[in-house]
Amino acid sequence: MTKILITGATGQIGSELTLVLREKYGGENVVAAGHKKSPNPRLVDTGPFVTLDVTDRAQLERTVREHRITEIYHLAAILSATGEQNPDLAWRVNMEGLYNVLEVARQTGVRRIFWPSSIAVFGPKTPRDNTPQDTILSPTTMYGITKVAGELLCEYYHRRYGLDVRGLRFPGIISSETPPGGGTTDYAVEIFYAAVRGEPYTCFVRPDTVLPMMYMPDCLKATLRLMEADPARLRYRIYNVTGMSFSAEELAREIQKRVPGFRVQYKPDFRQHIADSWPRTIDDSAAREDWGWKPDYDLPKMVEAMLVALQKRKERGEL
Ligand code: AKB
Repeated sequence: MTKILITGATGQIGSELTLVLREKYGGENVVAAGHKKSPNPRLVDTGPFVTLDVTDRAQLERTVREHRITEIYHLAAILSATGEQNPDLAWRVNMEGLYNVLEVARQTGVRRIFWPSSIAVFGPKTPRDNTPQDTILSPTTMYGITKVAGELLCEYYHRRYGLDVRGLRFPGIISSETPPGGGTTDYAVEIFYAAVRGEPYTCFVRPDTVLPMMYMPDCLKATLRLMEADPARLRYRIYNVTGMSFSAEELAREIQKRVPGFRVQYKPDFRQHIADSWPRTIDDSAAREDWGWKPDYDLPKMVEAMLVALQKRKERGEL
């Protein structure tokens, strides 16, 4: 019997992954946990919701034991930009949170863990084009440091305790339901909200900034595929994955083809420095070879789908 706990369930990925896992395993078997007291009603209506602070190990252990959890999708995290503004918070939530999850899993017999890593594990010394799976991990942000340490910790728990921990180095995730909070790649989501609201957008990175990105349906597909993969085929615990790469200006142009008159100006801020330390494109051939990874969305297809989805939300009065 699979009983899942999702931490960070109210966040950008968690809010959608919870619903997909509830479809697959049944609503009552997927416990959504978030630190907010009043989450999106769909999270509460489709299955159990608990408030949880992942830095509180006793509370986490109680939740896992009470619900007889067998798998944890640990998504609660502080992202890169917020992490630079509050490095102490990023360390506590990202490091202590992961350590608590791994320890509680080991002690209570949880069988499997999913944990998102990030392209933030790479840094200025890493090759920026077609960034390999095995390469220099020398990030310059606190977020990136917690992701590198987190990867090592996951590998340690797998090697030492046999815990089946799996993860993905996510690029920027683009989605239409819950906005991301505090990331460097957030401009690639914010720009769509401005376009659909009929407002101009001020982008916080230079027009020539190229970063790897992925549309949410591909993010959910990659997560499920990796978790379903035959363990004997996994050469790595944490895999590079990507969907597409584009510059901020290319994204704006693609939106302007469908929203004529949409205006974008560029005012780079401290997040430019973070973006400049990350890869432009990612080599995800290990994921393709080991568990059949292949994205469905490229830039034009993603832009079309995002505009349609946000337009519908606007018509429902949600934007
Ligand atoms: C961020 O920008 O911090 C995240 C990430 C790439 O991990 N979206």
